[in-house]
This record gives sequence, C-alpha cells and structure tokens, in this order.
Amino acid sequence: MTGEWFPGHMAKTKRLLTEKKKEIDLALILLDARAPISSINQYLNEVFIDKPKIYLLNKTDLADPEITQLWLDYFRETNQQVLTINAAKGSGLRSVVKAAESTVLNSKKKYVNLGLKNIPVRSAIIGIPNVGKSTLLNRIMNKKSAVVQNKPGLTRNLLWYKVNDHFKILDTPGMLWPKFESPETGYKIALLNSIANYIYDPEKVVDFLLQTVSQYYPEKSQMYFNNCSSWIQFMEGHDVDDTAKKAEEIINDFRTLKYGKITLERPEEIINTED
Ligand SMILES: Nc1nc2c(ncn2[C@@H]2O[C@H](COP(=O)(O)OP(=O)(O)OP(=O)(O)O)[C@@H](O)[C@H]2O)c(=O)[nH]1
Ligand SMILES: [Mg+2]
Repeated sequence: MTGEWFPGHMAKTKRLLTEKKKEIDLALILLDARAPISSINQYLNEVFIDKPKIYLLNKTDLADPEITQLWLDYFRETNQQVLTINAAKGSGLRSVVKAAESTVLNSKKKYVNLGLKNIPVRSAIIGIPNVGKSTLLNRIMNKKSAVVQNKPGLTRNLLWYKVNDHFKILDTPGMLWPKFESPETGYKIALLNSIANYIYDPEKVVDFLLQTVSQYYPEKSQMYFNNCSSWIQFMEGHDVDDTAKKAEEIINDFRTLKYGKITLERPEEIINTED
C-alpha cells in the first residue's frame, strides 16, 4: 500500500488550488478525529504554507472523546488553531464561522483599520476523501448544495459557494498524497474509508486494527477479539473460508461503531518519535 498510486484528479486539484490561491484567505483543514495526524495532507498544506489555517477535527461522534481532548490540547500546545465539530449533526459550526471570520479579519487588519466594510472572507475546505467536507459546507449553507455520500472521491470540482455577502466557501475534492509515509498511515486511511477498497489489503488493515485495539483498548480486545493482537492469531480460532471477506466485515464493523468509539492514534506517539 506504500506503492505507487495516485489518481490523476488529485494532482489536478493541487494544481488548481495553487492557481486559485490568491482568491483564498483561509484554509479550513478538515481532519478525522479518529486519526488527526494521519489525515493531515502535508502535500496539500504546502500550497497553504503562508495562509491562515484552522484545523477542524470532524466525526467526533465516532472518536474516543478522551483522546479527542488530548488532540485538542496537542494542537493548541503547538500553536495551531483547532476546533472540534460533528458536521453530520451540525454541531460546532457557529464557532467555525466565527473563527474563520475573526482569523481572516485579523490577517487583513490594515484594511479593517482603513475602515473598509464587508471585507471578504474566502475559505477553502480541504481534507482527505470522505472526511466530511461537502457535509460541512451544506451545514454552513443550511441546505443541500453539494453532493454527499459515504464513499471516497465524490466531489470532483472546485466550486465556490456564497454563504452571505462577504462569506464564501470553496468545496474541494478529497485529496491524498502520492506516497504514504508508512504502511500504518495507509491502514488508518483505509479504516477511515478515505481510500477505495481495491487499493488496500483488508487483512493487513485488520491486522493493524487488532494490534491497535489490543494496545489502547485492552477491554475491547478481550470483548471482541479474544485478546488477539494479530490477524493470524485471530484467524487461528476461526474457521473461515473467505478470510478477505471476514476482514472487510470487521472493517465495516469498526466504521459503524460495533466496537464502540476507537481512536487510532494518540499524541504521545508523536511526542515519542520527536524525542
Ligand atoms: N458520523 C459522522 N459522519 C459524518 C460526519 N461528517 C460527515 N459524515 C459522513 O461522511 C460521509 C462523507 O461525507 P462527505 O461530506 O461526502 O465527505 P467529503 O469530504 O466531501 O468527501 P469527498 O468529496 O469524497 O472528498 C457521509 O456519509 C457523511 O454523512 C460526522 O461528523 N460524523
Ligand atoms: Mg465532497
């Protein structure tokens, strides 16, 4: 899964965003609260290096709330603006609009000081496929403007939406990057349903899931996986013909909360690798 793959439309999106950069005042970077660091697209962040950014941890209803709090602390301690939201339900959105406005007005202080009114706030929503960008946009617009579906790669165009006279939002296609840093990053992206399922090996993905659950959620590991921390170990106790299909089922059960709220990575992992 670390091999070569990168759909052409993603490279095109980066090029188009680079071209549109002058029209964008702020990047709203949507992350999946179940794996906030693995869902940061450094490849795309390069485009927005000199722009104000707000990180939004989405799908908080699916993540472990205690770990979400640790992630909020982590982002704040590293001086990055961050908010938690649940785009599907629409919670936390007022804070997003407010934060976007004040961040942009702050960055355009000289115009504000000149007494100019209705200074435009043009935010681009960016993030990996299926993280909830179009859902967030629809919620902010308060109507179904953009197409939403639980499958990666739905939005294919960059489109501006007008929230009010001075507030505009750009919906963008989900983007990944040409090569995952590590196989684990790929497994997490697969679990989040942000990559087409023919690209990954479900058994490797579940092997990673079992390892993670056994490390961070021993009670769940006991309850659902007989304390197995690997796919081979788990399969030893099961008589299954189609092991890939069984693995897909487990992935689906993870996504639909059958095992409860599981967060796949923790700030301590980063702090440990920085040492
Ligand atoms: N549980 C939960 N589901 C969410 C949340 N936000 C979005 N979703 C769901 O995630 C799926 C993908 O949402 P989209 O808004 O289409 O995602 P996108 O980022 O626009 O996806 P692409 O256009 O493919 O890049 C849909 O099934 C949404 O209902 C959330 O906060 N919680
Ligand atoms: Mg979309």
